[in-house]
Amino acid sequence: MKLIIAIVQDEDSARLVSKLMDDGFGVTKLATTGGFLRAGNTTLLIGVNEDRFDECLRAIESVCKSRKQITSQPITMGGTTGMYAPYPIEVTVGGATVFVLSVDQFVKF
Ligand code: 2BA
Repeated sequence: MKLIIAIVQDEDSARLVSKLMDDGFGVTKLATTGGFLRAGNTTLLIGVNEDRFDECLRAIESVCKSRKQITSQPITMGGTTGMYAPYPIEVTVGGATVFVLSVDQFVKF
């Protein structure tokens, strides 16, 4: 068995959870926050048997889209003022950041 940890954008999460549930996968949804943008995203925990692992990855890939976002990163102004000025930069977020772990044991009580 594998545990898929998928970090996805909030905009894709409802549709992805619905698709995974419709397809018979077990899913746990966590509300999370990205360290760089400091904005909300969604982390899904999906325990999946090896024979359906590729199918699950394809489902994630098919739903999660990449999007461009503008963020204001503070940059230090010159001199000794120590002041910061917001500097807008564009980043491409997603489709999905996926980690895969091998599960030693899976038990339900
Ligand atoms: P955030 O950390 O909020 O990052 C959002 C997007 O900002 C990233 O999209 C990336 O395009 C950009 N970004 C992140 N760090 C950057 C940096 N130091 N300099 C310039 N741009 C940067 P994604 O790569 O698609 O990541 C989406 C979310 O997935 C991340 O949100 C974070 O919550 C998670 N994530 C990505 N890589 C991760 C990792 N190695 N470990 C844990 N979580 C990760």
